[in-house]
Amino acid sequence: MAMFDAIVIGAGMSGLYQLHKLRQLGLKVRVYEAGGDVGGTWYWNRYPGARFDSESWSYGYSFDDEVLKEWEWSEHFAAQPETLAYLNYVADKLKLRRDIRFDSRVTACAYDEAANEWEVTLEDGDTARCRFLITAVGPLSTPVWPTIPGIQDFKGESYHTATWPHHPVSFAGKRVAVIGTGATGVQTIQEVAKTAGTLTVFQRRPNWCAPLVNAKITAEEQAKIKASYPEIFARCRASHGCFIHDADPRRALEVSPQEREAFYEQRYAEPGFGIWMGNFRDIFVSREANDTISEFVARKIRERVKDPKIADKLIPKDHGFGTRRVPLETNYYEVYNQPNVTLVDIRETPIERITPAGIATSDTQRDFDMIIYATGFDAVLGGFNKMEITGLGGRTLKDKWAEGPRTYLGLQVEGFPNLFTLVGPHNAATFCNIPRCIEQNVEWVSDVLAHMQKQGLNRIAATRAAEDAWTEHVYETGQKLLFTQVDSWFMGINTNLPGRNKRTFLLYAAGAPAYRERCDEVAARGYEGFTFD
Ligand code: NA7
Repeated sequence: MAMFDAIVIGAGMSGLYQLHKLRQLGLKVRVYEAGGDVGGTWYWNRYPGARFDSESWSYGYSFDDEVLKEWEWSEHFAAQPETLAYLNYVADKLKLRRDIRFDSRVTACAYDEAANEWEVTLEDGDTARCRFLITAVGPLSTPVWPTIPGIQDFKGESYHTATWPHHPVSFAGKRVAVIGTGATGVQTIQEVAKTAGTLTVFQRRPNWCAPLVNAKITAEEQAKIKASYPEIFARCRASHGCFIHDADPRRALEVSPQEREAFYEQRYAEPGFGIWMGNFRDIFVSREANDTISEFVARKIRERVKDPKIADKLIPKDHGFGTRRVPLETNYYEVYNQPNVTLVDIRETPIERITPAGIATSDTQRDFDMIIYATGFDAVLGGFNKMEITGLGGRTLKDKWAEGPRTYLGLQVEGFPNLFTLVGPHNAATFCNIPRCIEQNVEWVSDVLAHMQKQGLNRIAATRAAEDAWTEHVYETGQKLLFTQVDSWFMGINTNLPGRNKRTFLLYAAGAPAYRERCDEVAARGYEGFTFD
């Protein structure tokens, strides 16, 4: 059986960098990747309109000056093909592919206590062993199809956005249905509406969307970006979610209504997440403050959608602005002014079944040529749930996390020695301009391994006490936030998965700077909370 120092599961953004760092430590590494090539999220999510909501130039890796010098983003918010090309370019430049086995889905990982080794089993039955196991499976990598009866009966084309085919798909002249209006649905809808014969959107709950304000990067801007990478990354490091936008120090309720209105107008007109991440601090904790921005955005929706009844359906009533993921959009609301676009509110007229010809709701049957499912993921936990991960004493991770995840720093789990969970639950990376947090995760794990190498240590395990304290801290930091009072994937809710209707908490809410500080403190204290052998 093949033996490695480390096995990394996944060749997306985190797996690629982890491989690079482990090679620098001189370790023998193997990466297993379920997809046919590198890219993770950007390999799978090829749906029409898929693109960044982070500024492109804040998203790339920051660790390699040559990469920063050579690579040129064409747009402030690049589309999926460009991001995938970028990750291919990095993989080639760093010669990463030779240690990656593609089309290799890991189905099981079992810790062998006597040997202090992990045994990894692939879908094809092949096995390999390693000392350190690092999951780089991504927070949004397990697509979920809705549990609507009759899905298999549909005779037309059916696609899930997250497993979009590699061949071109035409919408021209077709009757297209989209189910789901999250960040993915919004991007899909605004793109499909450009060419579809008819487009029917099946919306369960609307989200608060805000303008992306994308543009091509001019030559002048390109030069400026390249000259200011250190400042860009420093700004990201200092902000709560590692975006270039950070909360305004003022409170919505302490400024005058005029000042507030002017500020909201300005943020609404600006590119990116400024209106979410760069808003007044109190909109995330005070309902009254949140009402001011929610009312502002509702007004914008009413201004942009001609039919007041449709506008009303597009305005969320069950949660305030920014308490779920804010989809960024380009003419999304104007799509509903097109004569060929219909919005079906499925809380009023629920979908009863998918039929061979289309979709039957409680009031009517509509026929389609294509149904697109933009119904999301088994967020954060999905990548782990898909594998049988067995730790000390034969205990599985699924069993351990049955009531919600428990981790230490979102990077290790008690009872699962030598297992590191990049971008795992309760890790700041789950709510982050993700490459920034990925780099922190990967570098922290690489430092631990370097420390162990130096000290001749072979086994690292999180203590129960450290895990309990971290888990408690994670829940505490979430407590005051309005978004923990709302059903969303942040809270582990997924109506399409059994037993997932109870809120837990999957993120880390105190922000990336606080998280980084905690991780650094733990390291500085000789990896407090871990035991070594
Ligand atoms: P999301 O944000 O989980 O959105 C999924 C959407 O699909 C959402 O509108 C759901 O409505 C809807 N949905 C899910 N199941 C059903 C069923 N059974 N019937 C009708 N509608 C359904 O996933 P996305 O892919 O958009 O985005 C995930 C993240 O990826 C995003 O935050 C970005 O960071 C990238 P609901 O709101 O649950 O009523």
